[in-house]
Amino acid sequence: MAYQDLREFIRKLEKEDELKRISTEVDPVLEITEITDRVTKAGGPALLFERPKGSKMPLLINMLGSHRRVNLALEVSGLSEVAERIQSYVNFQSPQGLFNKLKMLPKLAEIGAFFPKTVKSGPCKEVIRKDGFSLHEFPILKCWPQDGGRFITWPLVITKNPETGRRNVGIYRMQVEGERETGMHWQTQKHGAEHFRRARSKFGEGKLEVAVAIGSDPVTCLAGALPVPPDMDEMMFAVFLRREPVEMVACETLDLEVPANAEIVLEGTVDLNEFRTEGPFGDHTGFYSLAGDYPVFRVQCITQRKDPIYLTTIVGPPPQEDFFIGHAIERIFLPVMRMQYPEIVDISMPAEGIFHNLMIVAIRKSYPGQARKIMNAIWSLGQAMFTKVIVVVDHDVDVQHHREVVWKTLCAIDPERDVQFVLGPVDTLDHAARVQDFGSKMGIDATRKWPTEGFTRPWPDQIAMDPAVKAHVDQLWKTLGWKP
Ligand SMILES: Cc1cc2nc3c(=O)[nH]c(=O)nc-3n(C[C@H](O)[C@H](O)[C@H](O)COP(=O)(O)O)c2cc1C
Ligand SMILES: [Mn+2]
Repeated sequence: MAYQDLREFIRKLEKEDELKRISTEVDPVLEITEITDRVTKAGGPALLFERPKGSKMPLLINMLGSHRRVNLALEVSGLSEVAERIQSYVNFQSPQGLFNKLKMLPKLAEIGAFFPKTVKSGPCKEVIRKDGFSLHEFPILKCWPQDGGRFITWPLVITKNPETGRRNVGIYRMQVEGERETGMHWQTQKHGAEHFRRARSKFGEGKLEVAVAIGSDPVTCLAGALPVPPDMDEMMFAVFLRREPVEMVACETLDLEVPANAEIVLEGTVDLNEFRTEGPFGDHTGFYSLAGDYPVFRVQCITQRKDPIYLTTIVGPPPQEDFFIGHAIERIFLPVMRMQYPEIVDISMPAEGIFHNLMIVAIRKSYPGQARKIMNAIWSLGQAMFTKVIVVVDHDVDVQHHREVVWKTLCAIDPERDVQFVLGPVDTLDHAARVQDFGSKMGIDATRKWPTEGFTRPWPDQIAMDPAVKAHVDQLWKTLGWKP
């Protein structure tokens, strides 16, 4: 059974010794960040701040800040289980023969069950307020000293494509300005920003409806970060991952639906012609992202539980909670990448590369130039387009061992020959790019070079001891009287 809501997951974390309650009053301005940063970096538990200063409600942070808690959230013992499940759908082909067709029936039923379910009401409707509310009631963090203000950091921002009517859910931070307004930091290549642009070109003026859910069952919360294609509902993926429908309920004032189990829902609009300075914000690059112009979200109604728990997270110098979220996404989407590019053996995005700065890819090379083909493929693959540096290595390099990658990559390259630069879209947060959102990317072909690629010198074997000698020395060792 999937977790029904955030609090059920909190109970599970507590049972598994993965949650610490903090009853001391702590300030959401900087202090909660400092505590969380230390705890995440030490591999510590999720934190439930019971008395955030200036607010009556508790605050949960670091919920998915370890591999183990991500596994608990997904109810697996390892991410390979999720990858295998996805793989089984990727391999799903029209089976031959009646018996095989029948065997597929349960799988088809499972596919049919991937849709979110609409319900009439839910816990997020326990308290409904169309006036007399303020965002200052919530323990919203100011994360780092130079931040432009307080930021809602884990909102599920829900919009509809004004042309297709399809839903999108994305996590885009929201800077609080006054009691009922926030910024809406959807970066230009993200689907929320696209909905905003489509609405602008269709209507010219007016407003785009936006619903924001804060705190839900952990998989639904995670789903907001999934890089699924445009017009594919993240909630369907949440259902797939939960193996149980997500219950959605209609908003009070908008033609949108939100997860019924949410702790807090903000209903409002974004004016199609209003922009305001947003930021700076201490970002997951470990640097402040610069202030920029973003749309303004106006809250018109808040629905919530009677005793809501405010879910948040921080980003900053890596590793932070988002590294564990990103790692889960990397593992979940690897089978999907391999469906299109079966030569990919494995990939790795080290924490220090903060996702879009470094991807290491191992391929089974079977024709000349294939490493460069894979680079170009990745630069055209959804949000992987942002990857600033791609290193392609042969299949026998273990990309999960970064020392091995550094060693073998540096041995394998003739830099002038093996480095390739391209121009294209880059991550909005890349402060080194020549202009925001556009810049260069680098691919390093660290595979063995072949004669058919113009390399005519012999390529040496990697050193490895003779197995018989190793076995003999293993025996000998016992007589040496010390541990190696
Ligand atoms: C904690 C957290 C905060 C994030 N903040 C932002 C943000 O402020 N702006 C943004 O564009 N993406 C942000 N992201 C990344 C997006 O959620 C992610 O790219 C997602 O795939 C976007 O959804 P979309 O593809 O439907 O646009 C954040 C992700 C996480 C996990
Ligand atoms: Mn999307």
